[in-house]
Amino acid sequence: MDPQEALAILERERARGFDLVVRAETPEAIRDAEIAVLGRKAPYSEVQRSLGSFGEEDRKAVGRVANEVRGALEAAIEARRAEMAAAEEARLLEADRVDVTLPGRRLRPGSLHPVTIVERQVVEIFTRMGYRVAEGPEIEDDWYNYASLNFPPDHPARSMHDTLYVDVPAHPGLLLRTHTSPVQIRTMQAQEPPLYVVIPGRCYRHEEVDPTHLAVFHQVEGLAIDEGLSFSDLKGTLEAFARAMFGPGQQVRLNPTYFPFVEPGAEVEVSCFKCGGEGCRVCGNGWIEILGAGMVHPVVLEAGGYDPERYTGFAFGLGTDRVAMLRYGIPDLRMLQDGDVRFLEAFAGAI
Ligand code: FA5
Repeated sequence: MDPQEALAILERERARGFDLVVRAETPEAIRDAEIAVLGRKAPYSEVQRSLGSFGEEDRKAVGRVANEVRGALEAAIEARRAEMAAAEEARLLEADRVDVTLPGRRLRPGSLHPVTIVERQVVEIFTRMGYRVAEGPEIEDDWYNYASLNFPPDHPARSMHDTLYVDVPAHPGLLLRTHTSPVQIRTMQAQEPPLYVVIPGRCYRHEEVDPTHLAVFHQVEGLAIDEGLSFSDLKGTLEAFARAMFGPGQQVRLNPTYFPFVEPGAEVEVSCFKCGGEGCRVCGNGWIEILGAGMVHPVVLEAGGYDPERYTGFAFGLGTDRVAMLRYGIPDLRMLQDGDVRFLEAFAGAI
């Protein structure tokens, strides 16, 4: 190739390049155009490769034109790319355009679950009396759930709770807590007396479910430990709670009962909201048991690291689902877990 030919090729390539760039409609087409006019196999590159065979004057002259052509083509390619990016941005903005004159879509307000509402109410009644809130794990071991609470190994009291075990080979004996009482021990271990705490949480038992029994249910544990606390403090506290929760109309009674971790122990029953105490399908005998309670057993105080010679205390564990049942007249506890939105919506604003 001689210098004249090289100059002619450069002019032709400049025109061809502009044409290709202008007609490119996509980023891929621009890249193809760039390769076609400036790539290794393009006529432009052949010109560059022949520069070495020209005399000095011609090499300078043709080289200058070649640089100019490359600069012009590169600028055109860049400009086309920028144009395309701006068009794409405009397209995206257009696609995102919001018509502010459209009528709004009404949001359906959610509501708290009745068990959550009642749990908060129970906790509030006790925090107003000066109690603090504590929590503990749902997966426990035998010691916290049973042994530390004075359930001897193989004692029949253990069969009062049908336990669900957790199969973790590295940690044998783990279980889903059957009550919130293990947190009594955890709280005593973590805090010095005097202690006034309520402990809300979920519990698990391998139960046959029926209108008053669930396999996954909720309790609020209460624990008060101080010098000189007696059974009448427990009774007064529970009566104050029942009045605040259910109003003065509902009757409350305490029956003696056995729990290994209290002495003496009692269960508290409230007259049935449905039959008023006559006996019906919901309650059986006219009363619904809502909680177990008693004076903390000295063995339990010791397990928690407290001196049973100096301190006494009372504890209770109330069934939050049962309290919700009574509070709202829910005929069957299973309705709390069916997830039927129409049922749950009835509690919107119930706070
Ligand atoms: C206990 O769980 C004792 N830890 C309570 C306790 C604490 C006693 C501190 C003394 C001192 P119980 O198994 O009775 O006791 O359960 C307590 C309450 O939990 C019951 O009164 C009931 O309201 C609720 N409850 C128990 N089992 C279920 C269940 N399967 N479904 C729904 N509620 C239940």
